[in-house]
Amino acid sequence: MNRTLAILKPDCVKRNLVGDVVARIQKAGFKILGMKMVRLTREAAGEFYAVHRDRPFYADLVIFMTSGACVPLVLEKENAFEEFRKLIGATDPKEALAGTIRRDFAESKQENIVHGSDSPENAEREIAYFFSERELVDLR
Ligand code: IDP
Ligand code: MG
Repeated sequence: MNRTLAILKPDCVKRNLVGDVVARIQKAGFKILGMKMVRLTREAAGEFYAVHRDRPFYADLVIFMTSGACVPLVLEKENAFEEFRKLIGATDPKEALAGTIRRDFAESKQENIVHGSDSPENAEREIAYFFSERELVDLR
């Protein structure tokens, strides 16, 4: 078993899709170890996506991620990060496979509903960004 971080982005929250997306995540067999609602500051969003600092979409991404509430989730499953990336689909919903969360709900490459960590190392770093270990449920 391992863990990954998901974030339901401000478009997901504003469009009242939190329940639908959480249901898809649970039906896909992920266990939820942590869940909260936060409004990111510019500093926090900028730091979270610091790897993209030099990309042309970075400034708009920070504006988008701070435009409303986000719902970070800690998820557990075998091969958690790969399985979650499969469930959400490609960054651009037009390129995401049928049946993926981004294909079914997202409206653009920027407003693509959900974040998923891209490696076990980044998953642990990103989990620690939003949650302390004592906030996480121990299901064992
Ligand atoms: P990922 O979320 O699929 O891992 P990344 O390349 O890590 O995609 O990009 C982080 C986020 O930045 C994306 O989820 C999306 O919201 C935004 N983004 C990425 N590429 C573009 C783009 O070309 N135009 C607008 N927004 C983008
Ligand atoms: Mg990424």
